[in-house]
Amino acid sequence: MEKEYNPGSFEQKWRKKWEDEGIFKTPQYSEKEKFYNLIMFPYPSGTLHVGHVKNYVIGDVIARYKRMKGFNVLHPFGYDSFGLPAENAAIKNGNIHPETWTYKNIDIIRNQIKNLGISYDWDREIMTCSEDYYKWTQWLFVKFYEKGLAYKKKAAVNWCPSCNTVLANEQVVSGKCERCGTEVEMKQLEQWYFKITDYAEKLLQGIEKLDGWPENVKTMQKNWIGKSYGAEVEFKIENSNETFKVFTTRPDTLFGVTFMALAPESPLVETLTTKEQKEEVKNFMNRLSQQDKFKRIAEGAKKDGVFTGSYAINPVNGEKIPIYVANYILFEYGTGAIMAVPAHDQRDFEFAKEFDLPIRVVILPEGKDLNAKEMTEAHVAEGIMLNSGKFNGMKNKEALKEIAKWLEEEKIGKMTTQYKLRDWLISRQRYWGAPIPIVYCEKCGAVPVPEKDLPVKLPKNVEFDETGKSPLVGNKEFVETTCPVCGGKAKREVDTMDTFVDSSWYYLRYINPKMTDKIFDKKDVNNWLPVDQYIGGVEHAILHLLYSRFITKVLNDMELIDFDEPFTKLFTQGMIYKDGAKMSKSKGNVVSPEDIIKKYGTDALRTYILFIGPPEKDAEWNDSGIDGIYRFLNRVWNNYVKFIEKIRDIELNTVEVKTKEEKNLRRKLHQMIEKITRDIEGSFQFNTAISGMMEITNELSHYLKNVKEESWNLKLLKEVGRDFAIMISPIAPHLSEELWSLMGNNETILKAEWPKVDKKALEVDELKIIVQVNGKVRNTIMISPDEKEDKVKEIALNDERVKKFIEGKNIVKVIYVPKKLVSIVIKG
Ligand code: ANZ
Ligand code: ZN
Repeated sequence: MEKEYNPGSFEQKWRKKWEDEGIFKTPQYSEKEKFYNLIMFPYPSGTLHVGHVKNYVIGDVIARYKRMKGFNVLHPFGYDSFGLPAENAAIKNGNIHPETWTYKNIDIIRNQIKNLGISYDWDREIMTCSEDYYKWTQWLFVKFYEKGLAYKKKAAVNWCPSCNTVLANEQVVSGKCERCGTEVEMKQLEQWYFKITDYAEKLLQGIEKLDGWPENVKTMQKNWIGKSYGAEVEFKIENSNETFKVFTTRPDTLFGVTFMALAPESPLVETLTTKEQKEEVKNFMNRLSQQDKFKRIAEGAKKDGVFTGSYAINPVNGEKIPIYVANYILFEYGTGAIMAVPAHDQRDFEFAKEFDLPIRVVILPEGKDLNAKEMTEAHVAEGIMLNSGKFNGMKNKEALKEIAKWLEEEKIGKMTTQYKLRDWLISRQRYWGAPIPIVYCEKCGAVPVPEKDLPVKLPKNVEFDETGKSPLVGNKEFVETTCPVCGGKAKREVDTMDTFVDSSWYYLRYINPKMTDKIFDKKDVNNWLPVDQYIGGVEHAILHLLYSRFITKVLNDMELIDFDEPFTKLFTQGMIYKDGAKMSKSKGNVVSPEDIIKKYGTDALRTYILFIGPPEKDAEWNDSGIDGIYRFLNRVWNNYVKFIEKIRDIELNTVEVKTKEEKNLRRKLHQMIEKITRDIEGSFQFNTAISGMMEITNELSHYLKNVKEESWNLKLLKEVGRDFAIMISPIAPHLSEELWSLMGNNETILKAEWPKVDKKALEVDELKIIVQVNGKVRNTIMISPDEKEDKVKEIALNDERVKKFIEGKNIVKVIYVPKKLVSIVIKG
């Protein structure tokens, strides 16, 4: 054994051995219980930095740990490899094809990952941009189309003028493109959608079952789905037979309506605008086009709007109410029109103040009065009904029910449920994605490409420009085709699918990554899924997880799978910062794994990434931190150097401990087995698990130093040597393999079993008890753990040092806190 810890001399060797022996290949079926351990796969946009790596290291610890706990662990890897950056790089560099760029990056990442010693089953590697993968993404689209879950409609979409593409609402962050930060514009386009709204309720209900998910993620999903219960109320238009509906969660405020408001995008704006108001409405629309869509609806945003010239009739009292267009009304929510109650809704209040509209109080806070003229904000809380005809005097909550009932009886309205969730816009006017498998025939209209003709291959030969049209438009060979139904002339759809479609089903493909005749095998998939542990960034808390859950539910309804939630447990890790900022090339604060590995080895890198803090929190990379970890691994090595030769041939049956040193060492080992197991399995607290390993190391160093070599209990050292190596192996797998083989084992440590706690080892012969006199610690005494209270007090009072403080004094009280402390109170 080398005297010094020199990871460079053995890490590579072990990785090669694991690979050569196919150690991490997962049998499809096994007598062992399955454990599907999944990390969110990366987008191959370049080299990985240590921040990216955290996800994979955490996943690897769990995979290695679970194998030692006797599970058949599936731990696969792949690449979310379609997407914009590849195309943008192609446009920028002119001569590099997105495919070339992508595969080059994949090679780099694969190599990086391999150097980290992550235990993936590489036979199951997938890439969403490969034909044998996107064939099935297209197949899914066709299935969705057949079920009426994929449809096309013209709609105002979010358009990023810099990326030249449509963005889903979710990809717009406070009015800006999530990727490039450019202000997003509105554009009218024919687009493909997935009907996720059909699943709003199922997606909401399903959250209740997700006990293994963080609460914050569940809340974000709930808010995104945004369920509200309220009334749809029909309003007649004055001097017209037309009516329109509004959605309100507060029918109890119907008597307080003083104006109506339409979303600017609503087709009603055109029908209701009178001749006299045309000019003003046009001016407003021009003003509006300067306003950011997301800012204008945000809380507190400046209210703007215009009168249409038309009036509605309030069904409860026949009053004439002016109809406005207002910038804070969303077209996509409810009915795109509202009844405004400035006295009780803050946004309506602000609008009324801005346009000098009446404010009518219909709910009074109990025991108080409200003067509309003096109000500075809306009264949104509960209270007693006022100015509301026969409902006066009721509590507003009751009135809400009564008015709802009355509306239904009069056929003016009905209670309904609304969701904020919108359909999923999946068309992208870009090249590097899965082509949408639809052809447009002059006779038959839109026709899905039959399964036998899939995949619709992405042609290699395309021109990239920045016109914003799909680059596929220019490729005649691709566009011009024949209709699968009638054989006549047809044109292909030129849009490609949002990459979120690719990543919403990849966890299913890992089960049968090479299957050519089916997307997956039902029996195999039902055997492996749901995923037992999913690990990834919290930035995917809404979209990716929601889409994956949606796809799973649809496949379940199609009876292609038996489960209806894809991920049983979810862990979201925090990011690693450097110099107070996210790592990025442009900031020049990137720490590359290769540099660290060269200097300290892979195990030190892995251990430090895990030691840096609680894994769910963001943490700051610190160069002296990795130094400290390297020193710890050195101490581990140096301990083994001292005894490894001696224990090689020792048989381990029962370990007997006699001396105090032996007992302490064995107790520490078993205490830490208990703690480390709990930290890894129960709470993902790898940082404290590593602290536990440091404690064992310290105790072991102490033993080796303070007990003469000829008196070493070799069975005990063998036990410690074995259990410690096993416990550190998920974290520092190379070091543990090396130690394991130096201890004389022929088989890999990966096949070893996780140690069990020996409760007997935890017992203590003696307890340390603190003795206080008037609150000050004066000494400690040793007692046997089951000593009676009286006896403990007696020992404390007779202790030589304690005596000095109490002699000649009046002892008022002696209190014993079991196993901890004796407190003596004196006077005089
Ligand atoms: C009258 C009213 C009186 C309202 C009141 C609230 C308080 P949630 O809970 O988010 O579903 N609303 C309806 N559709 C809208 C749209 N497309 N754009 C903007 N606002 C809209 O909110 C429902 C409430 O938001 C509805 O109830 C409506 O205002 C408004 F004292 O109606 B309410
Ligand atoms: Zn046809």
